[in-house]
Amino acid sequence: MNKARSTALLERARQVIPGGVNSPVRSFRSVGGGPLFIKKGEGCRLIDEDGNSFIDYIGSWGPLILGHRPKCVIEAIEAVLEIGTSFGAPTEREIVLAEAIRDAYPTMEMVRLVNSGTEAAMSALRVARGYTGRDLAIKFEGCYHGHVDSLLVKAGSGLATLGLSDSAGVPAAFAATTISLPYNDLGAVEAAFANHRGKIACVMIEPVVGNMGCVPPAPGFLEGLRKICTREGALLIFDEVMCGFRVAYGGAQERYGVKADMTALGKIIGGGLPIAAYGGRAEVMNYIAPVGPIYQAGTLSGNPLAVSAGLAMLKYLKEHPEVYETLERRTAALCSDELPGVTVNRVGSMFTFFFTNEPVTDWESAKKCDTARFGEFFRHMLERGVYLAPSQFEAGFVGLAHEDADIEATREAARQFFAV
Ligand code: KE4
Repeated sequence: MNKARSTALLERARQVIPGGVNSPVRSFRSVGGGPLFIKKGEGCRLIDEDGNSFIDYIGSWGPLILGHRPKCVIEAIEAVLEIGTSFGAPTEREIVLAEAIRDAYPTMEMVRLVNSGTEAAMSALRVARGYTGRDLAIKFEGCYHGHVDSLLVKAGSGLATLGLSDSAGVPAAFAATTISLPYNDLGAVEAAFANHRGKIACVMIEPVVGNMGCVPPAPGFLEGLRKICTREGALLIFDEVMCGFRVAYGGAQERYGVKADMTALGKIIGGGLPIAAYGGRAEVMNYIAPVGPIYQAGTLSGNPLAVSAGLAMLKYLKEHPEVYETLERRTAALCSDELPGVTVNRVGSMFTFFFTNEPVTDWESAKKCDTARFGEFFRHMLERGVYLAPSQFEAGFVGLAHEDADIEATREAARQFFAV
């Protein structure tokens, strides 16, 4: 595969951008070779600067459930250009988007729009602390909630990919406010509350994990967290930035029937533009300025471009519920082959091929994967025109633009890797 232009662009990028990328997981560091510089996306495909075409299973790390440049989103963005890009003042369409989110997530009685998943998770954490008057937070090893100082503790995604258990630059005092526990381990959660009774503000969780690779909640796990948080007066925060509107129109809360006190959303609600949201019970959300004492703000929060793209995306998904059945069927087909030395986890249209023979149910089991072998697999697939997440500890995503033929071509490429 010719990568001359990407290679040259990487060298130039490294002179002015750390590692040549604006987000570490894009670096290909853990899979070998350098990142591809993308010229355009179309449908389920990415075309790089050297003209190579790939079936894209990243979809901008989750947002592009309809594929690249879906007509409804592009038309919505074009229409906004007639009226402006940002006002720094309220607009009607922000109300419409907040109402659409509340429609999908009834537990989100009130919603605040922000600009990234990090902001959404960070703000929800602050609200939980302000509302409960408690400082400690429980998270789970391998889960990632954006680069929030106090949540960069045994986090997933880029930290797991790069083998960093925590980030430099986070004061020990901040990290000490976070209790990081094994995913799917209710006993550990009970013990943490017993040891810190009355001091834990919230339990923050990816109800379907994407950031250590795709890991589903064990039966009863989410229900157990709900019971414990209710008993202990702590807020249950579902970080659905990745799985929201992905595993069901109402996300994990719809799929598993467990109600969160607060929810963080991102990715799909922006249709590929920078927008995110957090929300929860009105009683909790009314602690936020300007109504209450908890401060959170944002220059571009609710800007018309991103809001319109998001509205178009949610409108399409609401009006076409069959999308979820299609995605379920196609992803099940993609994940249906028995591949030697591989454990496949899938929830809806999120999936990960873990290079291990063991079940992957938490970070301890995920980190046993043969990451070198995953790197070989990644490079093999790339050579055959299939662009997977460049990390063993990330999820892949099937979108509506992936046709059956794309799925079959991907399965054939994967079978060839194991045939040799
Ligand atoms: P952003 O700040 O990147 O918009 O969202 C942070 C975030 C929060 N919560 C969850 C569950 C997330 O998955 C994310 C972001 N996910 C990563 C992919 N693993 C974004 C990709 C990247 O870091 O470049």
